[in-house]
Amino acid sequence: MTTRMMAMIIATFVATAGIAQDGAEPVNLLANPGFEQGLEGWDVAMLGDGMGRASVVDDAIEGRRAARIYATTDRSWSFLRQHGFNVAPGEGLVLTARVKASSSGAKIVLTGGFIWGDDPAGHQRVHDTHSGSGEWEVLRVSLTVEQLPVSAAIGFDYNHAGEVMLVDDVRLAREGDVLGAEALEVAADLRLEAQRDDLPAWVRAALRDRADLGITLAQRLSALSRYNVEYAPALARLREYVEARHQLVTWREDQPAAGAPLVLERIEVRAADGRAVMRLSMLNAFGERSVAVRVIPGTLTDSGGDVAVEAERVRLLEAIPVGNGTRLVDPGEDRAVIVPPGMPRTVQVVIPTRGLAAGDYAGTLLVQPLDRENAGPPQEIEVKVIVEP
Ligand SMILES: [Ca+2]
Repeated sequence: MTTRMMAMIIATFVATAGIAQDGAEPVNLLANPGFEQGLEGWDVAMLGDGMGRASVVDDAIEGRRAARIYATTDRSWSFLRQHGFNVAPGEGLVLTARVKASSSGAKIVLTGGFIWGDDPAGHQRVHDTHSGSGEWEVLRVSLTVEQLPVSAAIGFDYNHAGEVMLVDDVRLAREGDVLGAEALEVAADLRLEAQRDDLPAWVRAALRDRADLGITLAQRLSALSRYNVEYAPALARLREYVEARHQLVTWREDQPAAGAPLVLERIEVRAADGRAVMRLSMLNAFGERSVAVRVIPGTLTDSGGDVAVEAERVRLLEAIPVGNGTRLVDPGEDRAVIVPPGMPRTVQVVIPTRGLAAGDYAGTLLVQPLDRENAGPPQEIEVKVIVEP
């Protein structure tokens, strides 16, 4: 399928889901969010000694204009804000802004129960600050509204004399909308990945299933929020879905994987010759760089919960591709395996079972990517070892 066809299909889903009117963007509750109409719609609050300054400049990251806020003295409390949104207690909101600054005083603030800069009668307040890198950065905060009014603000509070920030592309949106749009983006990426010839067929099928799940979740959430039905569980699932965007694909090498989920949940293995051997395979299908993955075995316990095999006695061996075959290599004490993008890696986990009474034993295997951005959150795999008489 071409990228263009893909875009059309996704656009159709978005239109059906009613997630947004324009492309895949969530509905923005702010007026004039990119300052293209100057400071119109914004409340310019130069408090404290009143020496702060706000203006509109041509140095934009989107469109033609951006806002510039200048904290003249340590006693100038200077920000732009909006409030009076059509939201209700119980709703989740996400505020993002693109901000450029050379110091870490620049902040975005989202409050519930009061308007930032006035007397704080309410108690809800979240903020995010710029790193001071001098570059454009995206600042982001989220809040579940408990009290009205809600206020969104960007600027400096006291003690930032001489600091300047540029702001553009500010967005306040319902969390369901934001996560729905992100899920559709993830789904589009997955569908493209699913066409790669170098991936095993079952992985491609699993990627398509996962893409469908994202679209279904986004549609369901949109429908639920439209009819004002309780949608917290759908939101929680969408959070997980988006979080797992770059999730490492894991499977058991010696078992057929057709129809399997992308992430292995449990391994059951029979002990033989005094040991239980599992072959765990991993694929970094979505990440852009090689990632280090630490494979951490837990303690093996018997049915009574007593320790049967200490974690330190479990051995790991990495199967390194050599020529047409593989060679088993001990990854050493840090138990880290490097997984390049698009190339499967297999780890052999060996649990000593000699001397154990017949029965079932339980353990865990933690697969912990050291780069979450490129391999997703940690995965805990349940392990069951069967020792026969
Ligand atoms: Ca702009």
